[in-house]
Amino acid sequence: MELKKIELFELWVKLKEDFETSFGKTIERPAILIRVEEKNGEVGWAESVAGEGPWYSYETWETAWHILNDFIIPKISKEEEIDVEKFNEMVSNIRGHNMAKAGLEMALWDLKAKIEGKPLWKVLGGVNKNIVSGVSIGIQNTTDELVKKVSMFLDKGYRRIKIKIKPGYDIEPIIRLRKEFGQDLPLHVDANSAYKLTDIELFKKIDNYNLLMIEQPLHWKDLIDHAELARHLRTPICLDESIEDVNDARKAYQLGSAMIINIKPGRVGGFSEVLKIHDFWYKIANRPVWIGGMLETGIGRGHLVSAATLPGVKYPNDISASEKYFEKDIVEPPWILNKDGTITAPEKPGIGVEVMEDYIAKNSKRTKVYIIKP
Ligand code: OSB
Ligand code: MG
Repeated sequence: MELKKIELFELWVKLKEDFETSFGKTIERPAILIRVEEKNGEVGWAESVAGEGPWYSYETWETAWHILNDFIIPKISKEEEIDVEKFNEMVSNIRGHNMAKAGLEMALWDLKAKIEGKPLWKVLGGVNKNIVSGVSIGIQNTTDELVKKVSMFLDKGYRRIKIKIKPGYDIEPIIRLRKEFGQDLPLHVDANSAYKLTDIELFKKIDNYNLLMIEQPLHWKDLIDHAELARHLRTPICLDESIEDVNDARKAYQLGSAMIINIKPGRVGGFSEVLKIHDFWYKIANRPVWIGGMLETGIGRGHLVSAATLPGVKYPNDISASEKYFEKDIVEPPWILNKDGTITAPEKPGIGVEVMEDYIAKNSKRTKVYIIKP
């Protein structure tokens, strides 16, 4: 495809309620939105998931803007023709900054699908049109509040509950949820790297509560300690932060660090790497994946939904309906949950929803237009 224009928007979105993890609370989050337009006027959109601080990863919205503005866009602008499958190679001289790269890469995938007149999920090789949704529930002030939230989400139809844990808020909420909802509640915990291998006795206790998985318990760079922990537990370990590319997945497999990977397109630099990780972990290692979230707006959510249709996605995803996160989303229609706890991947081209362009243009804190070819 031949690009005519790239635009960046910095939009801050308020969450319905704050989302607390072991690394802090998020109330309002920045979304760097990327709009690409090709020579015939077709448009693609995506979102960079870099956060308000360097907690989940070292990237922030400011570093994503900087890397896009000063390195990625100048590089891409020099290309006559862009083949989205070669995008990663084109920016491979930029070390890291996967969230910045993923923003533009995914906008190009949306554009490619629109040019082909196909839904993005089909272009990616997706097979399951109805994707299964879970919720990720932040750390609550009391376990009573947690129980209320879980009941509310189960009533809506969500098929799995994930709770965030941190030292001092871990075994107690697990015991409480098992007591209230029984052994059959599909439950898992996410520590966002808050523990050390020396906490192994705690994990041996957690091991008795029939969790689907324990997500990213230890340091985000440490595959060896995760492998050691895995040897002492029956509960599968799922890696999130530790897997930034397919090579990390290979290492995790060889070391035995995890049974499951939570794939987030933003964390791994976009869809080309999503597909590589998916194909390695599912087709070669024969292990399951699922799609994680970063509290995306309806734009990023569309990309997540597309990824979740891939055949190796065997657990419910952290892809909830728009109304879980926002009073009002920035796409039409918003993402809704079906009664059976699924979200339906649209048949329209690209991510399959309309982007509220006027709202974004009016409400962005900062915008920038890059004319590639006048
Ligand atoms: O670790 O999965 C995580 C949100 C922000 C940063 C990290 C994580 C999360 C979530 C939210 O768990 C998932 C969602 O978007 O619903
Ligand atoms: Mg996680």
